[in-house]
Amino acid sequence: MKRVVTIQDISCVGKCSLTVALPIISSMGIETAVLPTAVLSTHTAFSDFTFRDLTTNIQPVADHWQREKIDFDAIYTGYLGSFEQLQLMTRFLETFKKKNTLVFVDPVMGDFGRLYTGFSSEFALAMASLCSKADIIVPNLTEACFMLGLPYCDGKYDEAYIQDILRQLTALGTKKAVLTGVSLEPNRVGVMAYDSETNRFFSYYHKKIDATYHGTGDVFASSCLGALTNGCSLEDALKIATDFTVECIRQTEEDTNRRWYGVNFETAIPYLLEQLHQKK
Ligand code: PXL
Repeated sequence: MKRVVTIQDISCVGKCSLTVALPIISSMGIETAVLPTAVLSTHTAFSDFTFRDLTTNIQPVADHWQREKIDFDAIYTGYLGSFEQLQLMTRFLETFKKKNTLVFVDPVMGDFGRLYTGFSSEFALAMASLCSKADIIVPNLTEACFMLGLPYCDGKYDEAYIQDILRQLTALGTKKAVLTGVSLEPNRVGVMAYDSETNRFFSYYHKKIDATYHGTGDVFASSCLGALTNGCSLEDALKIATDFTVECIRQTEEDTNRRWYGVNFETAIPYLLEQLHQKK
């Protein structure tokens, strides 16, 4: 069985980060180790959330794993809360990245042109440095613009502009870059990816849904990483992850008892596994 480690916070209520990554990647038949970077009572879109920083716990956990000779097929980092945590991730990669380890970085920092509470432009530049060590990064347009020091271009762009951003992202050092939330036509949204090793672009769009939910980036990243670890090509992994994210939103919209803070990914897992088994 493949084993991945995912390194991000636990928002105890909120359906994001580890409470999304752990069940989704596990359901895809992959052992999922976790390294929690912080414990929050809820994600940061709630007010008055509690925040217990776990930075000092990261290196002792990594040291123990090293003594135990534990290795990983993939390392997936998500929401990271401080410059120090970014430095610890670099050290973690130096220790645990082996020849065939996939390093997957989701530079979770913001959306819709704004950074989440607690992040700054300087942090985005430091996150860009972590991205330079990845095999694949999956920022949304907001995160990409902040990491590249570009103004956020709210919907006013064309395909050439997105291609240019993707080239700039891979110029940081990552082999492949995926941009989420790309919309080139009014009613369509999706992902565009660039593989710098083959010099190929790839995109996949779907009908825009008039709703936004927290945690959809984590749903996308987790299912994408799960598909890649199962041996899918990047193209297939992006299709699986995009279709799954859309299905999660669709099921949430249908639920009259839905929560405002996250999507119903739980009931969409059978759909995800069907798609995965078709592609495998
Ligand atoms: O879904 C991304 C995310 C992860 N972790 C925390 C967050 C958010 C988004 O708001 O607040 C703590």
